[in-house]
Amino acid sequence: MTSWDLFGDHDPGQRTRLGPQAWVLRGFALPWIDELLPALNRIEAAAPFRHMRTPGGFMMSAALSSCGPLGWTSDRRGYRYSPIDPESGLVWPAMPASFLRLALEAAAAAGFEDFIPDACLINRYLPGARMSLHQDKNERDFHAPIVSVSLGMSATFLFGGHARSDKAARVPLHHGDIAVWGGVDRLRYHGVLPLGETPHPRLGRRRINLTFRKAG
Ligand code: MD3
Ligand code: FE
Repeated sequence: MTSWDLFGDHDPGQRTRLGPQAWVLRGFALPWIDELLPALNRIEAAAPFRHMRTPGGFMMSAALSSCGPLGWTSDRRGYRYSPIDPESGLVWPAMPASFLRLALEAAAAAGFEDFIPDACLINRYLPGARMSLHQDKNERDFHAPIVSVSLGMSATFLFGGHARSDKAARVPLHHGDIAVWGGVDRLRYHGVLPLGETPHPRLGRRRINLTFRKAG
């Protein structure tokens, strides 16, 4: 039995420690939802979700958009952060003030002061979509934390170690939960199991994950 089994995973206000510098803040985003959702719709209209191809040529099942000074793109030159959305030829939509304030408050609540994200990647999972185990190592600054906001359908997050073969813990993430990780936990392998079918009352059959990063 693991600590999140013992303490439950659905109590807003609960903090679950996943590692020395990795936290899940249960329900932290719930008071912000009415501000986040309209802002999310505006971003989606300006920079529609698209499926990226991995360097190995596979299509990713989670679709991606971005907002803020830098967004995530992939092309024949590989993966990279770019100030321009290649689909529109324009800069990415601005990071909404509510997104930025929430990310800063969550980072501070997990012990990371002075977080200044310059990228917000937005993953959209439909039933069956998943993300295989990986490290986030394309950011220039590994000292800064990453803040991840889960919205919509619940998912099972895989929290691994520093080697791909390390056994990964399974952590449920629900609507409004925020994960923050940095420092010694920044380069841990992680992923998301295939999304289920149970629709969310507010967002329907999708899960949205916002990840705030200092990329540049
Ligand atoms: C990593 N997104 O976009 S972030 C990604 O839910 C990505 O869409 C996932 O991985 C998603 O690159 C998961 C959640 C997360 C939480 C805690 C972590 C990732 C973590 C702790 C250590 C390392
Ligand atoms: Fe990741």
